[in-house]
This record gives sequence, C-alpha cells and structure tokens, in this order.
Amino acid sequence: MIAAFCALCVGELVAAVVRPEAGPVTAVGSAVVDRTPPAVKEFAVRNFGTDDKLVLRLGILVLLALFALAVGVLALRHRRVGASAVLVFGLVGAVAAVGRPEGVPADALPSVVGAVVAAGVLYLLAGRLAPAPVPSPAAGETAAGDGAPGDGAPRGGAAGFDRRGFVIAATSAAAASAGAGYAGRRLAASVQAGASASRAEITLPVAGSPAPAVPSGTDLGVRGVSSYFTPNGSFYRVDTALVVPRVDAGRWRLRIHGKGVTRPLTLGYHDLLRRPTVERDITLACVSNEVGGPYIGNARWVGVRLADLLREAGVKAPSEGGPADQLVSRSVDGMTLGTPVETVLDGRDAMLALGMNGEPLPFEHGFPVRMLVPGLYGYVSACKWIEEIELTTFDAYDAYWVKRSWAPEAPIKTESRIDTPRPFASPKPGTVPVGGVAWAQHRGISRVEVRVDGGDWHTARLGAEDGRDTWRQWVWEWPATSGHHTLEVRATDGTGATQTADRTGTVPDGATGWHSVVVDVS
Ligand SMILES: Nc1nc2c(c(=O)[nH]1)N[C@H]1C(S)=C(S)[C@@H](COP(=O)(O)O)O[C@H]1N2
Ligand SMILES: [Mo]
Repeated sequence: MIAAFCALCVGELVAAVVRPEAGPVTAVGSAVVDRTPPAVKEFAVRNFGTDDKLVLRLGILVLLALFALAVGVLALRHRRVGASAVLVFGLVGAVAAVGRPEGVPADALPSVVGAVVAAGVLYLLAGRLAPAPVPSPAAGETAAGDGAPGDGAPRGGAAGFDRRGFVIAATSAAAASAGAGYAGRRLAASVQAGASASRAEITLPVAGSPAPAVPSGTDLGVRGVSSYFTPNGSFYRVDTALVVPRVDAGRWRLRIHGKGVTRPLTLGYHDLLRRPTVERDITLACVSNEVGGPYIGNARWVGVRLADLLREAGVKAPSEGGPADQLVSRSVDGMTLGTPVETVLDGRDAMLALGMNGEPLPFEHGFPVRMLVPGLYGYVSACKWIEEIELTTFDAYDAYWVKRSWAPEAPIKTESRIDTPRPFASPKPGTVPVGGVAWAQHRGISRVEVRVDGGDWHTARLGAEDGRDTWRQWVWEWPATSGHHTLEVRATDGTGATQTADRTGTVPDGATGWHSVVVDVS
C-alpha cells in the first residue's frame, strides 16, 4: 500500500510538470471513460449525475488498493516478481495516458517514473520484512528471500524480521511520498495560476449586437419553477474531462482549416475580442438528459458569430456547392464534435462564445472559448476549450460520441418538464400551480398542455417569449382534489409539432416521451 501510494504521489508530481491530465489515476480514468459503453455511461449519468467523475476516481483507487495488497503479499515471497508487477501497473497507466485522443509520448512519464520509484520502494520494504539472519547453528545461511525461485518463503516465522528497520523505512517512504504529492499539487496550482490570472484580466466587450431585452413576464415567478436564466454556478456540466482544462487565454489559438477553406485562419483570444460581437440568450441541452432530467440550462452568451469567421475562411454551405458538410471542432483535451455546416451557416446565431451570464466563461464551461449552435444537442455543437475547427465530411470522419454509437446529427427534440409540484409531493386540496419549462430550441414553443390522471388536456399559461432559441416557462392552476394523481405535460413547438408520447431512451439521439409526476393531495 505504501508503494502504491508512493507511485501515485510521484506520478502526480511528474504530471504537474508534464501535464495534469497525464497523472496515473486521471489517465486510467479517462481511458475508462473513452471505452465505456453507452449503456454504462447512461447508468453512471443517471445514478451519479455530476458526481460520476468522483465515483470513477474512487473506484480506480479501491481497485488499485486491492491490487496493491495482492502484489504486496506476492512481494513477501518473491521480491523481484512483486517489484516487476508494480512496473506492469506503471505500464497500464502509461498506455492509458498515451492512448488518449490528445495523448503524446511524454504523457507516459508520470506513470513510468511513479512505477519505477514504487517498485524500488516495494523491493526495499519487502526486504525489511524478510527474516533477519538468525545467529543460531541451525541457520546455515541468511533466509532473506530475494525472489530466487524456491527460497522465497520467509522461514523462521515473523519473529525474526527487522521490525525497527521496517517501520523506519516504511514511515520515511510514506512521508517522502506525501511530500512529493504535496509538491505536485503546489506545482500544478502555480501552473494553473497563469490561466486564472488570464481570466481575471479579461473585460468582456459590450456586444455590438446586444441581446434583445427580455420581455416582462418571461419569468413567471412561480415558486419551484427553474429560473429563466440559470446561474453559472448551477448550470449543468457534462464532459469527459477528469481534470478541467485550464487554458491561458493569452496562449490560446484557434485554427480553422480543411476542405473548402480557401483562407485558413489562426486566431488568438484578442483577435476574437476585436471582432464584432453578439449577445444572445440560448438554452443548451444535453442528449443524455432523460425525460424530466436536469441536463439543460439557459444563459446569456457573448461571442463572435461563427458564420462570419467561416465565410472569411472561404467556407461555403453544401447547398451553395461547398465540399464540406461536417464541421469538426476539437478541444484541448482531444474531444471531437461534429456539426452540420449547413446548420451553422443557415442564419442562426451559431457562435464562438467568450462570455456566459456576464462573465468570461467559467473554466468548467469551456474557458477561454466554446462553440454554441442553438437547436443542437451539446455533443454535436457545444465544444468547450475549443482549439481547432476542421471542415470535412460526415462520410470521412466520425466524432467522439458518434464512434460510441450516438447519432452523427442530433437536433434538440421538443420537450417539457414539470418542475413543481415535485414527485411525491403532498399539496393541500385547492388551487395548486403546476409549472415548469418547455423547449424546442430554434423552433420555439407555441403551446404547453397538462392533464391529470389521463383526462382532458388543459392549456397552460406560457411565459413571454424571449426568443425561439430559449426555453419557456409555463404554469397551469390545478384545482386539486384529495387523492393520488398523475400529472403529465406535453409541448407543441413553433412548427405545430406536438411532443410525442412515445418513450425512448437517450441513445442514439435524445429521449422522448411525456414527463409525468405523481402527487398525493391530502
Ligand atoms: N471539450 C469538450 N466539450 C464538450 C463536451 C466534452 O466532453 N468535452 N461535452 C459536450 C456535451 S455532451 C454537452 S451536453 C455540453 C455541456 O456543456 P456544459 O458542461 O457547459 O453545460 O458540452 C459539450 N462540449
Ligand atoms: Mo451532452
């Protein structure tokens, strides 16, 4: 266990120099994420929510501890074999780190160096546990097994080993490891401080094209209904990053290139700040959001119109004869997302966002720059920590989630959610406000209806429309009578299409069905 602890601490220290994402636990965790089948991923998202990353880390640590115990027992009998087993673990970490989409050979270093040091520590500590030479005529030679076949088992029982020597060595190894781990943390923090400072220095521009004023009555002010704007601190977060990338805005670059790009562009953060900016209210939703789920939020974003940049680079939509139908965005952590070029150029407010609800993007939400395309689920549009845009075709390339059985194209489905009353609430008989949100980004919401126990549909009152790229609040005053009741909601979008009752899961392109809530009026 001490040797394993040592491996992790030394690994973290080396990772602080190489790259925080290359730390052994993070590397193995990321490799697991990359290979998780959709069903398991959905299970994790459903049961652990945003804590899924913590659960993954803890799982890896528990497994590692069990292996460490097994290797420790092995090392008591066969020191060299035990020490070699540690190296094998280092290899696993190294392969995991280098095998990540953004992996480079240097990413192997944290695991390799950690394992080599830990193998040495295990070898030494196991040696201290071996029986000391007993000065008796019966013992012809020392019994310290060093792994040579046949001589491993400590003879003479536990009595003979150098207890004092072991305790001193073990304590020193543990203390030195903790020191290395602490140094690693400090070093990583000081590296990140540069990114934090670059974010603190930013003053967002006043958008040349400000968001239209939010009409009064957009927020109905019904207790229990999601606020119209979602504060950054409670905005859902979905990504594969076990370590949130901290990019220094001053060093950030975005490259736009690929098929049909006649003028490739490389832009820095300040190049973007100098361009015409737009401010828009857009509701972002995750394809992993189950019916009634929490992975949706609405914010005011400031950014640069993506279409302007693409036009400048010479990009034409497929309908104009352009050769590329897919825009692949790539992030600093190797995530890839594929977006239809036609959609980005169809006039909607697709943007490279710099600001979220009045501040520079939080690190968790993609600082310094992320992409947003109103109307598309996040995994096909909302690349955080973006650093590259490549024009290609859907035939030529499958993005990260498409390789993992999600659909290549995924417009957001018309959906609605009951926020109040909560499931299994027990309101008193009388007027009970039933309320929530409904969304069909870029088509808008035209009607929301509620029914009780499968009865007639009642039209809910809608919050004023801020724009068709955002969700709308709704409320219906329910004359509630005593007893168990099932409330159901459905929305109709701006094209006149009503949300389907058919229940489907989130894979491959978003869940459908009506959200229902059971309450007990008493
Ligand atoms: N780099 C990167 N960008 C990403 C992701 C990711 O895993 N990595 N996840 C996408 C998904 S699935 C969604 S739903 C949105 C979520 O954005 P948020 O975390 O800011 O809410 O980001 C998208 N952008
Ligand atoms: Mo998502």
